[in-house]
Amino acid sequence: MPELRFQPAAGLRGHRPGEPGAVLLDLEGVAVSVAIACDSSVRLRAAPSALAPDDSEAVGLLPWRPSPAEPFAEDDGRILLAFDGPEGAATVVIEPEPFAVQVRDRDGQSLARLSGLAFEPGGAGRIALDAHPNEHFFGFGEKTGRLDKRGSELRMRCRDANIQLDSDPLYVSIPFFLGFGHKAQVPQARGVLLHAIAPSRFDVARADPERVVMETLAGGIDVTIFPGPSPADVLRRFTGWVGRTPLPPLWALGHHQSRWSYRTEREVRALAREYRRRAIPTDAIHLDIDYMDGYRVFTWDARRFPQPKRLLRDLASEGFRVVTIIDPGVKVDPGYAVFREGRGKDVFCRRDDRSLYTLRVWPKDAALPDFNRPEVRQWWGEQHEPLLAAGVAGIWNDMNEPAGWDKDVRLGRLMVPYRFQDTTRLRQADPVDPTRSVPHEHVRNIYGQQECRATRTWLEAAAPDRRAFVLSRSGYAGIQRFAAIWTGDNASRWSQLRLSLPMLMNLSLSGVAFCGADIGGFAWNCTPELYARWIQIGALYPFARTHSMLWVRRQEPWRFGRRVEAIARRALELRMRLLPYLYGLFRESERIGAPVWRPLFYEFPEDEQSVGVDDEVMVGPALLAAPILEKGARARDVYLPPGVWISLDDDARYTGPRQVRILAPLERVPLFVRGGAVLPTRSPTRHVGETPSEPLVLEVFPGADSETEVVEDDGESTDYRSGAFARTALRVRDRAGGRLRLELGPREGRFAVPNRRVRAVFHAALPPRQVYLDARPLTPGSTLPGFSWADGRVEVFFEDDGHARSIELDPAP
Ligand code: MIG
Repeated sequence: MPELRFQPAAGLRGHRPGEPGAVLLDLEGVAVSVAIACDSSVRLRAAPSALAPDDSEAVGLLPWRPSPAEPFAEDDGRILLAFDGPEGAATVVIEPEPFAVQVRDRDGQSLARLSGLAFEPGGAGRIALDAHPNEHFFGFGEKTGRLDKRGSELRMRCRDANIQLDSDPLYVSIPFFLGFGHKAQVPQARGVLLHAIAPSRFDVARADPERVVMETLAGGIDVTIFPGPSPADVLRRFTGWVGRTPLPPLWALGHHQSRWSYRTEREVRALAREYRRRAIPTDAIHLDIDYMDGYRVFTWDARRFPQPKRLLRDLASEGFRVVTIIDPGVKVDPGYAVFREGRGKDVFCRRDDRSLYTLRVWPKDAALPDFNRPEVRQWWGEQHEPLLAAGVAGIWNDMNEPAGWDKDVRLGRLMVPYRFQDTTRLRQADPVDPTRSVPHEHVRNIYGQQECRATRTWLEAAAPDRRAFVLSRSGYAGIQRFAAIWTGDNASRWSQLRLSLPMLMNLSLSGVAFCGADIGGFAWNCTPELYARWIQIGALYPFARTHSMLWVRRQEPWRFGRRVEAIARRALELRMRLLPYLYGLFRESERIGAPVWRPLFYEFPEDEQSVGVDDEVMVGPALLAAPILEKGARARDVYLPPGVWISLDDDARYTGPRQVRILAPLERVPLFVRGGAVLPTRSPTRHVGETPSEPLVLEVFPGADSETEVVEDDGESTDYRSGAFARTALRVRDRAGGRLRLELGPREGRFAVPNRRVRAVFHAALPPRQVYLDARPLTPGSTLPGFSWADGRVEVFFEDDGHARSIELDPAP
């Protein structure tokens, strides 16, 4: 953004009630509305002269839920707005001169103070938020750098910029952050969304350590404060408005294999065969741009993919789903039906002189659909019909920032971009009133999101009984409603492996639960050791896909030798085993907006030492991963937060908080389970469609009490939304009368689970004096029911018929 000259808004002149839950303020030439939502989030909108209509639903957010708060004035000239409801309470105090807005919680504690509202004649706006000296800042979508963004300047303007360690901005723009810190030892979290679909900029307590300054290029100021007190509370409220990650189909939680490109049907078949022959779990194959006929979207190259339907059917019978890439740029080619029809229906963006806007991309000149118009979204969706009919299981939306360039030079087969696209004259429909046009730059940050919205909405309408899978490179706040995100073009470098941790944790804290980085790195050649270390943690990314670029060394696990192949198999088998646990995390994400990948402080907000840790991650509440991120390293220091921790592969027990040195030969990735946790697991299979020999194994790690649940359904259809979903509550009572007890609640919900043999594994256990099932002593042996003890583990086998069960170990470990 250019340097701007802001005029501070003048003092308060008058006020009146606005929409429900809102007060309208007059600041002499600046209109302001302040509103409290029924979840106690507080939103301030401001613009010179008059407020534009709220665009949030038009750009794909959920409806704002107003509270019934009514404004009233106090004697000293301040205006108050207060609401206290079951989902939260907030009081807003509006100070007249200088104008400032203070948000307080139920106890009168200050949650936020907004001040410094200013506008610039060109339409840019600015506002500042107080920053507590101990406050750290997370989120901001897809960002490089450290986990804590205090002291940085960050920009939001979606663009195609491969990931350098300091590139900013990148493909995704989520102008949301989570402030978190301890005030007198008490943890306090709050969230802030600067809802701006135009480019924006954040000074994160950099120029002034006590202020976060937010600027947006156009569209006025629209900022919302989401109260805590915990990070989880903030995420629940934020995603309650911008939307949550719909439960993915189970196969999408398996491993995906991609490459630019698997160029022919033969190559794809050979790839699938190798995966199965080598028994390396994988569920999806991605087809990059070369499956198309001359990069024409929604077509197949007739020579290289002569019979896509048959290919996809054969792959499906081997348990592979196929995801095809789709770029938004439609080749300018009158002989190409999609372009012809699109032009006939006037779906493409134009310049300010009404001429067709084109940019250079893979198909040479391409036109961009204007996804801000509902009928264009519908039209775009319909173009997917042939792909769906061929059996394509998911859509990968690339280049949707939108990316392209002005000119290119040819190097053999490849076009090398040469000058970046000039968008100054590009126009798009106003999402609120699509009959009007606005500069593309004013709505740029939702281009990719609107495309994904079109794609997903249509896929869901066309196959309403099936869960959709859409993967996107670009996105805005709420992208998770429509698509998973991968972090674009990284590189096969140790530094980028390391970077993926804070990057994915911050993306997760920005609402995007289903996210991942290209495993092994996209650009450059990956080495065997780097691939081994990358797949070890990549197998635990919420979205786990190996992908690599044209020209570089092949990046299938077996390309790195037998040892690394075995490491990859083991890592992906672990993901398979953890699927029931992961699935439960995704369900939680859909329900309450909790991320799957969480920084340590999210789970341990009381623990000040957890705040800065960005080379470890919590996968859900129970699993801590401390991957090896350095070349040659065969050990690392691991910080363990307060509580009991049990090492996943040798059951060694630690008590945090402490720092431990963990040995990690190439085969080993340090993983720890929180004491008290039950991990629901299953035996690994080569893909999710294969029936596991053991569909449910409950891995119990003693050390505390806990409550969790196992969720089960068909993993594929949308029937779970109408109740075809089974839930079993699990409780651990660590020291119930000297015993360790695991309780299974009665299975609830309408999904039929056949009776089965379940195994409960108690880790780090003592040789038991007695084991009880439903208070009756069990005899040792693997008959049903029975138990065994070996190597510090007690295994209990029992019949699970959906009734409540309790298992007790005496003595407790
Ligand atoms: O200009 O489709 O980030 O994953 O393989 C490059 C080819 C276009 C960029 C994506 C990458 C993909 C590649 N694409």
